[in-house]
Amino acid sequence: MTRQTPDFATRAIHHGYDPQDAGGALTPPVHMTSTFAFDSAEAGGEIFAGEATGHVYSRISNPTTDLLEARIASLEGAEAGLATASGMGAITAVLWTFLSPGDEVIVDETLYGCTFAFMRHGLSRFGVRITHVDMTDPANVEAAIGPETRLVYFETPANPNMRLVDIATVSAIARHHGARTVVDNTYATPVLTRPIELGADIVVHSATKYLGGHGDLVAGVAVGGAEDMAEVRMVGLKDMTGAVMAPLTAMLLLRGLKTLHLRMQRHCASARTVAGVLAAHPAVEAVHYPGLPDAPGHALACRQMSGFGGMIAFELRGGYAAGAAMMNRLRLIARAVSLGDAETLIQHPASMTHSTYTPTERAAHGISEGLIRLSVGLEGVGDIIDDLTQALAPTAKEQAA
Ligand code: 7XF
Repeated sequence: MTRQTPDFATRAIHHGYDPQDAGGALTPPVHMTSTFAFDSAEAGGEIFAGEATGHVYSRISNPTTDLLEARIASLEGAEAGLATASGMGAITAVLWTFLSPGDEVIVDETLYGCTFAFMRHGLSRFGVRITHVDMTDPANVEAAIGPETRLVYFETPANPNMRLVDIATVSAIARHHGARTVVDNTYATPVLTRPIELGADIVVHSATKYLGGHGDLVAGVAVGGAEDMAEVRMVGLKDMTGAVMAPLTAMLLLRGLKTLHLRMQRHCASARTVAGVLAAHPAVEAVHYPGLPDAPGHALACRQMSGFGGMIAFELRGGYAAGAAMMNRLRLIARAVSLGDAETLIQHPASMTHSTYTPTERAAHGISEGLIRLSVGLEGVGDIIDDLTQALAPTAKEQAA
């Protein structure tokens, strides 16, 4: 007997699939097909007219991506999901669906670089107003929201500076004013935070990161209410972006999701240890990690997250020059963008992921020029710490001299 609502881990492995539906194959088949044959001319017409359900063409739906969509929706506590070719595909499909000229989006100060660029340089060209507010204080959302506000959008924790936003409070304000709340849950994953359960309407992900977990794919997902997701599928995805996920990518993601909860436990435990070591290191000026007791978001993280995640941002006393020198001395940790992989990755947001901001914009949006971002991987934590410590040692000596 299965229980009424199986555990997260059980749903991550089983939800939405019965091997007996596929000849007993324990692993779901990959439906590598672009199109689907209709029983008759009339049957095809009925599906197009919305009078019958069925697959038509893989830019609209596909059985393998269907399963992935159902599974990620279940893990996020949402009614429905949508698979996309990339995180940017998910974000743009959602925003194109719900915005028209004259509308406003209220956005947190700090966003991943290409999300910022899409809003600042993309949407604004089409008459959509983007208003940035500091959402670490939800009162700023209440003060800014108006009759034209359609969407309230944020990341928590934010890429790259780890700011946290109170999902329940901000979602309640948006709902009161008739606006949808969209949360980018890439950093936290549904293992640590489930924004829909806290009142958000739509969650987007770069599934390239923790959901895939192995650095071997680029993908995105959105989840939310069934009506909203149907609209995003038929408008933002099918007609406006075409950013559809390939069935093979859906299969790799289904495999990644099976171990998501285990991987997140390890990412969280290792990052907490690494953050403590960095915070105590003489070469380090500041560490941004919500698990540190004196972090500004610590109390909120304790309420809203079931772990503090695998991402750390930090600054060295010697600024960017010291950071670059330290990065160049690393032997195990890879100098690379992206995050959430088994491998520990390090990068410099100002010159890499957030170079889409001008220096003036970075200063105004809370992204310091010397910030270094670390995605703590699944290697032995002692090896990660040894590599960081050997790379930091000359920096500490220079400062002591
Ligand atoms: O289109 P993608 O799958 O790369 O996802 C875009 C995206 C959306 N939201 C967040 C919070 C993200 O971090 C990303 C991608 N970020 C990578 C990074 O920060 O390293 C991209 C490498 S330039």
